Amino acid sequence: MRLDKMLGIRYPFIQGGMANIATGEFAAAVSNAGGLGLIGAGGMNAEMLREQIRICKSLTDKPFGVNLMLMNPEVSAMAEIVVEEGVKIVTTGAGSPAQFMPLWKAHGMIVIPVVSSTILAVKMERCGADAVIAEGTESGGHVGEMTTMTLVPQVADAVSIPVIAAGGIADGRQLAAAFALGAIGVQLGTCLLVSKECPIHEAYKEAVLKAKDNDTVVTGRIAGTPVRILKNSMAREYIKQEKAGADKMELEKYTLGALRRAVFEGDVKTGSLMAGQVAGQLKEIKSIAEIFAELSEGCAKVMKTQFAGEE
Ligand code: TUI
Repeated sequence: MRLDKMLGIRYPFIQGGMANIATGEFAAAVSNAGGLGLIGAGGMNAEMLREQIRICKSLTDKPFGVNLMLMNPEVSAMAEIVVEEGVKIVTTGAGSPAQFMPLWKAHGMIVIPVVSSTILAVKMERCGADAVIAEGTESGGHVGEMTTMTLVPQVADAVSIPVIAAGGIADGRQLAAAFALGAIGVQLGTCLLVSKECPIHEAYKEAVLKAKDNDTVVTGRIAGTPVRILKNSMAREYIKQEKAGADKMELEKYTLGALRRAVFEGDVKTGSLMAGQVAGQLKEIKSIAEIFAELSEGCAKVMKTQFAGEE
């Protein structure tokens, strides 16, 4: 099975959901560059999602999809809107989409849940998922415990549907590694944050470009919503409060609202700058088309020199 063939796209690349960032316009740009663009419904309400789907349709004739963040209070309405609007591909995050599967499958949609463990991958296969995205803790945003290196092969052994790797993939070496681990494609988030087309504030992009390998941290592990962000004074304050026993409600103010401050206002001090551990290897702003071409060429080079034993 090949992801490009399965989805009707040029490259085996799926864009990450990226709440508050992945608008209809951005998803269309990703799809036009040859990947699978996704509208990230995480920070939207149901009617905003409908509007963004229509914008995306007007900007691309290529396949695109919607990422539904299952903790969104309007997710049930959104699950129906994707059907009404004729969306063909859905990815999900931050929970189990089992309750929506019968509806989506009845409409012939391709459903690809994000999972952070083999147990959830098996559950998703049983309820009709077409593939799973195995997302390692290297990712930005809401994360699980397992690394991509350990999660992807274990998920690939546990299910017979295709596996897509996510978390820690930003260049051709990591893409080659994902294939080696048993994935048929990858989900990309952080490396697309620093694309020309990404609509986040310039200060957020600068912070990602400046970050070093060790500059992300996971907040919210104790409260039960682990989220990987760039270290800043908000992250330090959050962890301090968390260790002091602050409850979930008190800590909420540091999450989605703080992400909006980072994305729209460029507040790099008290905003939540979600980013994965690859941030340290991103050095310049490129177009999505350049990012995809470099990933693809870099991977081909690794395969040729290492796997075929050539010089
Ligand atoms: O969902 C993500 N990444 C996200 S969502 C997001 S928006 C947000 N902002 C603040 C706080 C919380 C969310 C930012 N980044 N990635 C996919 C993902 N899904 N990672 C882990 C999971 C996951 C976790 C538990 C999927 C299923 C699950 O199990 C739930 C169950 O019901 O068994």
